[in-house]
Amino acid sequence: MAAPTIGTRIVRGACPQDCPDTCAFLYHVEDGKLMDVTGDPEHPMTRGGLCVKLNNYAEHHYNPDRLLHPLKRVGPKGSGQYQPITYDEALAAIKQRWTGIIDQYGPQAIMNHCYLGNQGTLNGLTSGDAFFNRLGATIGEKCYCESGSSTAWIMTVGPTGGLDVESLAYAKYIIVWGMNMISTNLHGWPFILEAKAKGAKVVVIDPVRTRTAKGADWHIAIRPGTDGALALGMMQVIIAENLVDHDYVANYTVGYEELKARAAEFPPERVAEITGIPADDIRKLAREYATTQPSAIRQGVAIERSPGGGDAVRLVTSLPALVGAWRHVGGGTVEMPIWDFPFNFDFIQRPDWIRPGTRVVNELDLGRALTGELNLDPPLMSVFIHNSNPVSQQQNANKMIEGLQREDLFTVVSELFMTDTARYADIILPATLQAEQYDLQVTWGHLYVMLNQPAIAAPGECVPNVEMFRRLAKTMGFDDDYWSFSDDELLSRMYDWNAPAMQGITLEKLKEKGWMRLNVGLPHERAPHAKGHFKTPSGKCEFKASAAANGNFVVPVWRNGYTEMQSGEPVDPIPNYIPPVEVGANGHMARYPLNLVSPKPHAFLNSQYANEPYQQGRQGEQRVMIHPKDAEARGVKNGDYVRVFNDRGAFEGRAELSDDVVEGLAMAPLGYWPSLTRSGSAVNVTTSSRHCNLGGAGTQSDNRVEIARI
Ligand SMILES: Nc1nc2c(c(=O)[nH]1)N[C@H]1C(S)=C(S)[C@@H](COP(=O)(O)OP(=O)(O)OC[C@H]3O[C@@H](n4cnc5c(=O)[nH]c(N)nc54)[C@H](O)[C@@H]3O)O[C@H]1N2
Ligand SMILES: Nc1nc2c(c(=O)[nH]1)N[C@H]1C(S)=C(S)[C@@H](COP(=O)(O)OP(=O)(O)OC[C@H]3O[C@@H](n4cnc5c(=O)[nH]c(N)nc54)[C@H](O)[C@@H]3O)O[C@H]1N2
Ligand SMILES: [Mo]
Repeated sequence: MAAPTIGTRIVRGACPQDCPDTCAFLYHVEDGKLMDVTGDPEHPMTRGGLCVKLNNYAEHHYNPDRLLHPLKRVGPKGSGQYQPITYDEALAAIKQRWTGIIDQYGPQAIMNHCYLGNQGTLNGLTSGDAFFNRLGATIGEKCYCESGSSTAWIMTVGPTGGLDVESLAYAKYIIVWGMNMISTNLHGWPFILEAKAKGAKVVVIDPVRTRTAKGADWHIAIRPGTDGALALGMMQVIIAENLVDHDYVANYTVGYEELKARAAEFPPERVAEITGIPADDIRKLAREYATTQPSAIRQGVAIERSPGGGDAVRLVTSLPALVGAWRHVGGGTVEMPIWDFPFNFDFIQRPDWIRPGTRVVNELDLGRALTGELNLDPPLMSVFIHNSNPVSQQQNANKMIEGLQREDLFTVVSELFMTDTARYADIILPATLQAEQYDLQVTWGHLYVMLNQPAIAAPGECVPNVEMFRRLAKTMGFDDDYWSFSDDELLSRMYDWNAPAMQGITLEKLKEKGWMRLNVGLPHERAPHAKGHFKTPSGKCEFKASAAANGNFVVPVWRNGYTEMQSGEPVDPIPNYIPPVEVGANGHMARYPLNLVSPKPHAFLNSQYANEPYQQGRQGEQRVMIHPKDAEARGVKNGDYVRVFNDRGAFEGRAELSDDVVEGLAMAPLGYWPSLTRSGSAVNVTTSSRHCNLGGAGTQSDNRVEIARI
């Protein structure tokens, strides 16, 4: 970090990105200009360093391609031809179209599509909910990520933060399961290195030998979508070899006998066939995990990205109770600790404004909804997209594009840049970047409350999402107090500031300090479930889930506060292995022989920064990793351009021959802007619309493709 020069003002902020690290920022400002953004050296997780994505974040604010004024489409949808209009003109145009649509079809013909481009409480995931609930729009379920895992987690252990990532330093055996931490949770990795230095063993379960796998002691290459079988196989060994913590199980769990019966169906030899992991490795993993305490599991989101992903997360989440790992500091598991934060989501989302009988559409089904496949009545006639870039990020992207091309559809996009999604908008509204806005960040990888304070003025006519919705509300004639609350008034109600976890934490103190740790125990002493205290209906770890009686549900945060309609297909009270549909020898689409996984890019944050030269340089062109034998069979050499395709679509990339993937597996990182690639398309044109068995999540890892040399 450069020494501050005279005249440099430091403003405390927090990283806006959808990432478990939520770093503490220091904005360096001179004469109203943002000179640099650095990591706060005092923050226990940030430790003074930002990641490759954010370490030239100041310049990102001055990217000449930023959208600075509202735009109106003047060419065909997708062409990117626009002309500037004033904000008032944009608001008037939106009101006019929406009023017409509401008169003809009712407000449910309008839908919001929002994800986590920004992770604030004012400007993030839930920023449009109050407005669209007030409008009476179709509810968009936001199931891009963690909705399956969180449903599974809550079914099993309840809404608990679980293991603190910082406590990993005290573990003796660490399994990083379906997570590429060095790319995606970089600031959590030092705690693992600390444990490793003290002799802990680190295991990575991932189909790909990732950077993280290379930094571990043992990489277990699992076939995508078979994690549930592996967990059941581990349980079978743990139970058969009597490595169970019977005292813990008797006191703090329910459903052991039923789980035992289920696990008995999964001896290591059967699990080896399903997962591709040798039976002896499964035995060894189970024994070591059970007997090396404290043992910890860091769960990644990738476990959910398969048809059986929800039950897989329930099974993985059940493991620590079986072996009593929760007894110890550093033992247990973490999905995401967000549940320890006492958010006041009812205030943020205003579910009380939802009109009875309002329909719910999973955002991941937007393409199918727009093209008529879902037979919606009334049809969707308008979509409002902010904080998300579905043309790049959403599975079955060609279906999405087909829908967005509809001439009779009125699309509004709020964006920072002219993304591939923005190109389909009728009206574009310009948004602010983090140094220009005020917010309390949501964090999902550590236990600190983080405040972001504005450091510089917003350029042009850019406004934060919260202000955009205030203006839209006023334009639509909403006269509730809610729309005149200042940011501070809103923030003062975003949390239950009187909750025990928030004791001693105030907005005033946060303005001074930037961040404060929740009162939920310090990393070296925290063992939240040493004596049970699970947040399930029974207060125990539910191997047999009482919440299964609700059917397949989506956690209210992702469902926009709406809980009434939470029934769905029945859910087995005892989690099971649900096989992938496409992956595997006889899967659907068997004529496409390769399983493609499309994980997070190292140098982009989903699709953000994929338009920045520095990150493009670090990330390189779209690559497609395949095993040398699969390459040879197709006449593909290292560095050749290849076409990756299936029935759903095709994209191109450069072949990277490597035995970091096994035969039959291919890997292509996510995040490229289709318009910036040679084929005009990216990985999500190949992924399917299918959902994971819980929480409406996607199944991006269950994807069969063929690869050919160009
Ligand atoms: N650099 C960077 N960091 C990020 C992001 C980013 O885009 N770039 N995105 C952020 C977001 S939104 C999220 S949700 C997190 C997610 O971060 P992670 O939880 O790490 O998730 P993924 O990158 O989807 O996948 C992680 C690993 O899972 C493997 N995998 C794929 N399918 C399976 C499977 O079926 N089973 C198992 N065991 N492993 C599988 C992949 O090969 C990959 O190496 O990262 C955040 N951090
Ligand atoms: N194949 C495949 N697909 C995946 C995944 C995968 O692993 N594989 N991962 C999935 C996961 S985990 C996730 S979380 C999703 C992420 O999907 P998205 O949330 O859609 O991801 P981003 O690319 O971050 O897009 C966010 C957009 O919001 C814009 N934005 C940022 N801040 C603001 C703001 O303050 N206001 C407004 N109005 N706009 C803003 C950005 O410019 C960006 O274009 O992708 C999912 N898609
Ligand atoms: Mo995500």
